[in-house]
Parts: sequence; structure tokens; C-alpha cells
Amino acid sequence: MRLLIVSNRLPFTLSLKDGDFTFTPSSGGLVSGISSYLDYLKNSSINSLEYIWIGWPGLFISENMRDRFNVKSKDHNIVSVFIKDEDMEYFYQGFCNKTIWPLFHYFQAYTRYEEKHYETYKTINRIFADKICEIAQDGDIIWIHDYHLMLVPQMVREVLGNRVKIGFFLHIPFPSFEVFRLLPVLWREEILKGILGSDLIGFHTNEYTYSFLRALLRILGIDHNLGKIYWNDRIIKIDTFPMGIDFEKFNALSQTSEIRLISKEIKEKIKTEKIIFSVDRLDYTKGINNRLLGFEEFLKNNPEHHKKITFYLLLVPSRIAIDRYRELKDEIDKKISQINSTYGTVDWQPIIYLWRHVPVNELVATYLASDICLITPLRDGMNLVAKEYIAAKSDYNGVLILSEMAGSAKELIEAILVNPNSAREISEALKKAITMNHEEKRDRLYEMQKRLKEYSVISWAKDFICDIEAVYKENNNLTAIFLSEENLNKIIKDFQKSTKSLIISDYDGTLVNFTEDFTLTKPDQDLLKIIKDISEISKFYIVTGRPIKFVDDFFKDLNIGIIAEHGSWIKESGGAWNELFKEDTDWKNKILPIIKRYENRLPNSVVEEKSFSLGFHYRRCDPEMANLRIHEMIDELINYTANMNLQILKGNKIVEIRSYSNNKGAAISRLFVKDAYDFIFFAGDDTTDEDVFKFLKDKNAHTIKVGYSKNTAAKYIVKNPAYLRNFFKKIIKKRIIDEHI
Ligand code: GDG
Repeated sequence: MRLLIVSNRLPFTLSLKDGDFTFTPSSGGLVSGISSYLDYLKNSSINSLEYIWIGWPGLFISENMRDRFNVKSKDHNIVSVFIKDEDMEYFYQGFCNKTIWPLFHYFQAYTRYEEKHYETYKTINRIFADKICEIAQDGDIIWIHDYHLMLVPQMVREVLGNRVKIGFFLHIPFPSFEVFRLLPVLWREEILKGILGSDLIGFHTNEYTYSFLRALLRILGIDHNLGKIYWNDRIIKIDTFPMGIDFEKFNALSQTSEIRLISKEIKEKIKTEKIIFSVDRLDYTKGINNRLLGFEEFLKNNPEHHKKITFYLLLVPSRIAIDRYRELKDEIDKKISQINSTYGTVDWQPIIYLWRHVPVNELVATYLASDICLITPLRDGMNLVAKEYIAAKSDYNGVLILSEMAGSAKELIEAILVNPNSAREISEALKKAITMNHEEKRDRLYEMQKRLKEYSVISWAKDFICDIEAVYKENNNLTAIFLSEENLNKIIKDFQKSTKSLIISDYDGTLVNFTEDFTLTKPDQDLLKIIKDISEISKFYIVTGRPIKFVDDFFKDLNIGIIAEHGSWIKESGGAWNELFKEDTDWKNKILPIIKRYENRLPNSVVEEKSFSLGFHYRRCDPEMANLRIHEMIDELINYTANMNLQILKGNKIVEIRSYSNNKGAAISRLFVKDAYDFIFFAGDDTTDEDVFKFLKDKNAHTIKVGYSKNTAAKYIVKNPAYLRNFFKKIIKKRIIDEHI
């Protein structure tokens, strides 16, 4: 089994000098985390997971150099995706970083909506998907990363089906529905469906997981059950996996004599009693301006600390080709100059500012040298710097000030948490950190270290991969009860052999799809022909929850039996309606006012009154509002009907209230009183059909559930009414051919 890691950037930055390629390891949260996991795989004796990393090498490589490049890449276990520079402009600078990045971080004002950018995003996602399909082998785990590649899971699924296992992890926040819906309808639907090609979808925090689930419900109408959904014949799991760091690496590094020495040198160079440190990629989401305002406020309010502290700000160049990033850099430069010139003196510069990438040893030494780490993103998926700082504090002497808008704030609760929009809160947090006693610092660090040690990036990746396997297995078990070609042929054979057959089918959701307006679900010509043909070769019944008037209107000319209102009425072919269960219906007068009240409170819901039951339809309602009201209504009805012989059933966008004694199962049992059959078939889709599946269990019947539900007494599942219709057509065709032979 192999693991294919797929991300926009490869873990190497490529350079081409004198016709030769050099690969320099690149940094960044995603790369450093996954690389630690891959190192662990390499060194582990029990794990035999081979891996390949697929991504963009950072340069366009012309056709004539690719073979040479690919040979060199093999030594690094990488496979490159080649993208033209102009496409990269629309894809990376464009859709990724001018649409998704700002929008998902709640910077609506910076978000651009360009069709050309989105089209190129699709094209590049297709190039990635093609590359994956080219090299993937059956059973491979494909782990796709981040917002650059949200369409790839479904593109790969369409080609490779269930032969591979697919996981998707989003490293940035998934925004609330109100923000996500700002994307044009087509884009937002395609993005959600793209991600849904995965078996497992992961986010850093519960908040992002919940936002994604909510978007699925609001935009695609897909509801979940404990984080699992069923879509396109597959179970998909959506869950929270807070990404950790390689704790041991940072902690051990900080204890080496080399790092301790560099740390000492940093302290000596900076000279002041205390060092405040921050490191970020240049990005407006990281709240660098706000941080400077907070620091300025602190200087203004606390003159007694002047000359005793230095703010060491490390800024790593990033996305500088984008205007907004260049402007941000100018703003930061200006603000730092202004603070330094206002508060600085000949022998003290409040802010020391570095604009470059530093080697990891220097980074860890700076963590160790700093008394305070000040991290104030306005939004951040996780923020690994905060975790690295804690891990590097092997001397237990440091304080983390962390924005509550960073995903890591959910885990690092012993940090001083601040709202990054408030200069006052940042200033007060600085004061608290500077004056915190040693015991408190140690206790806070100890708790955070304990947590980070337990859930390192290795555990994070192992958990994720283990869950991909688990969902994949669940899906394989599930397909066992999907009606396979083999079982379908077996049913047809049984039918051909039979001398007296009985075929029964539910109507809504089984023979026809649901429509928004349930009153309009008429049988079409194709269906009427199927029913007519079947009724010529077998005894055929439709069993439905619909009132007798509806079925009379549509099926009166057919030679079939009908059971209506969930088994309250029966009509044999050509005969008259007979009541199957005589019973008191006074209860309806008591229940109707209750459900009418909910009808008024839930726009677009409809109450349907039938002779022996009541239906509350909510297919056309706002899904979230409906979820809420339906639960309330069912609660109220359960309490109210405690001493009544009534059943409250939640079906497919309908709540049915009916007497316990009349159900489809009981009604169908009547069909066996006089006659015996050597072929029995029933298809249904809803909770109310479960009574029939159960009743037929010991009758050697073929039972089919239309649509997904693991919790069914039926033998087989088919996807939708179209599948069932095709099945009937096959039965008819076979029988007719046989009769002619
Ligand atoms: C995205 C999400 C999420 C930074 N400067 C230097 C350097 N770094 C390393 C840090 C850290 C990483 O880069 C930065 O990770 P963050 O998590 O802080 O931020 P993003 O790069 O924006 O990452 C973020 C992350 O993905 C993972 O899911 O946490 O929310 O935005 O590891 O150490 N490393 C070295 N020199 C530097 O100058 N050596």
C-alpha cells in the first residue's frame, strides 16, 4: 500500500543553475508537519507505507528538460505537476489567493470574484487529478491538502471510483455559511461536491467542521448523522483533527548546546531585560498591524518598561507578487519606523525587525531566548508557531500571548488569550506577561507541553490515515448490500422459475423521485408502461401512504391491486375500496390543531389529512428551521399521545401520525391469507416500509430498499427510483424473451 501526498507546493523549492536542478527543502506549516510524519514512516520498522509527494515544483520546466528533472525527482520521492506561468497567475495568485484565502479568513472586502480565475482553478485542479490518476494504484491512500485543490477529490473519484482511498484536509478555516455563500452558486456547489469526492474530510477545529456540515445542509441539502453523510453511494466522514507539531524535535533541539549558545548570543545582542518575539509569513490575516498598535499602546501606558523590553519581529516574505501584500509590507514598514522614532532613544530601539527567512536552528534559538511570544492573527486555521514556541520552552520560562481567532487557541487555553482587534487587550496582556511570576509561567507551560506531546503531528497524521481506512472499510461493507449484478440476476432467475409471483412496490421515493410539491408527484408514461407490463406477467400491488383519491386518479385503468393510506384501504384489481382496519379516528381532531400550529410556524410546510392518518410534509422548507421545528413538534406529540394508540413516524421529509394497528406490514399480511406465492418481491424507501421488510423476512422474499440507509431490514439497497425501474424493465424483458423461446 502506498501513500500519495498531494499539495500545491512540493516540500522542495527548485532552482535551476547552469542547466542543473537543486532541491532545497521549503518551510511552512503543511510541509514541516507532513515531512515529520514521513520521516517517522521512513524510520519506523513496523510501518511499511511507501510514499510519493505530488505537487508543483515552483518553476515551469520546459518539455525538453522534464525527463532529466523526473529522474532527479525520484530520489526525493516527488512527482511534479507542470503548470504554465500564466495559468499559475490566475490559479494561485488569482482564485487561491484573491478569492478563497481572503474569503475563508473573513476578509470579504479583499475578495475578488473573477470567472477567468475560477475557470483556471478548475483547469489546474484537473491537471493535478490527471497526474494522480496516472500514477495511482489500487488500494493507494491519496491525501489531498488544502484550499488550492478542493475540486481534486471528486475529479479523482470519477476516474478511479472506490479503488483508492481519498482524504482531504483543509489547513485554513472553513467559514460560516453566511460567508461561504458569498461565492457564486455554481462555484460554491462545485467546491462542496469536489471535496465530497473524499472518504474522509478533516478540519483543524470543531467550529470549521460544523461550518462545513452546515454548508452541506444549506447548499446541497445533505444532512449528517454524527458527522457522517451519505452521498453518491458512499459514506463520507467529516471530522476534526487539530494538527500538532513534531514536539520532540523542537523540544530536543532547544536543549542542545548549539541552540543554547545561539540563544545566549541573541540575548546578548538584544541587551534588554525582556524580549517579545513574533514570527509570521507576511499576510494580512496574521494581524501584524494590530500587533504593532497593541505594542504601541503598551509603550504609551507603561513608560516604566521603556528600555527594558524589545519587540523582535521576524517577517517572512510571502506572496509579494500580489498588490495587497506589497501594500501591507509598506504599511508595516511605516508603522515600525513611526513607533521606533516616537519611543526609541539613542541607546534603545523598541522594535527590531527582520524581513527574511531564518534557518530552523536560529528560529528555535529565538523561541528559547524570548520571554514572550506575541501571536495575534485576525484569523488563522491553526497557527503552528504558537505550538512550536511552547515546545521549545524547555527552560519553562516564557509566556505565550495568543489571539483567540487562531485555531490553536482552542487547545492552548493556558496562554493569555486576547482579541487581536483590541490594542488595549494586547497591551494589558503584555503587562501581565512581563510581570508574571516564574511558578505561573512554568505551570502554564507544563500543561500546554503535556497536551502537545500527547497529540503530536505524528499522532495527527496517523489518526487521519487510520480514519481514511476505517471509512473505506465501512463503504466496502456497505456495497455488499447494494444490489450487485450477480444478485440481480439471481432474483431474475427466481422470477423466471416461479409459477405464482407477487410483486409489491411503494410509490413515493420508490417508483418516483420526490418533488418539492408532493401533490404533483404524478406517474409518468414510462412508469405507467412498466406497471402495465409487470401486471401482465405477475400479480402486482402498489402500497402507498397516499389517500385513495390520489391513487384512484392515477391508477384506475391498470390491472393492479392497491393498498392506500399505509394499509388502511385495499382495492383488488377491478374491485372496490375496502377498509382494512375499522377504527375510531377521533384522535385526528385532537392532533390536527397541534400540527396546524406548526404549519403556521414553519413556512412552506403542509398538513395532509387522510382518513386514518395525518401527514406533515416539510420538503420545501428551510432545512435548518425545519430540523428545529420538527424536533419540537415530535416532542410535543410524543408527550401528548402517551396514552393513545398512536405512532409518530419520521419519514423522508414527512412526519406521519397514525394508529399503531394499521401499517403496511399488517395490510400486506392479508395478501397471504388466501394465496401462496413462490416468488415474493417488495421495494420501498421509507420508515413506513420497514414494517413490510420485517414482515417478509421469514418468507424468503426479495426485498429492496431504495436510497441509502444502513438501518434497514431489507436485503438489498438500490440507489434511486431509476435503478428500480431498470430492474423492473430487465425482469419484463427477460420474461418476454423466455416466453417467445
Ligand atoms: C497554514 C495555515 C496552519 C515560519 N517562518 C519561518 C519558519 N516558519 C515555519 C514555522 C511554522 C510554519 O512556518 C508556519 O506555520 P503556521 O501554522 O504558523 O502558518 P501558515 O504557513 O500560514 O500555515 C495555518 C498551517 O497551515 C498548518 O495547517 O496552522 O493556520 O494558515 O512551522 O516554524 N521556519 C523557518 N524559518 C522561518 O523563517 N525555518
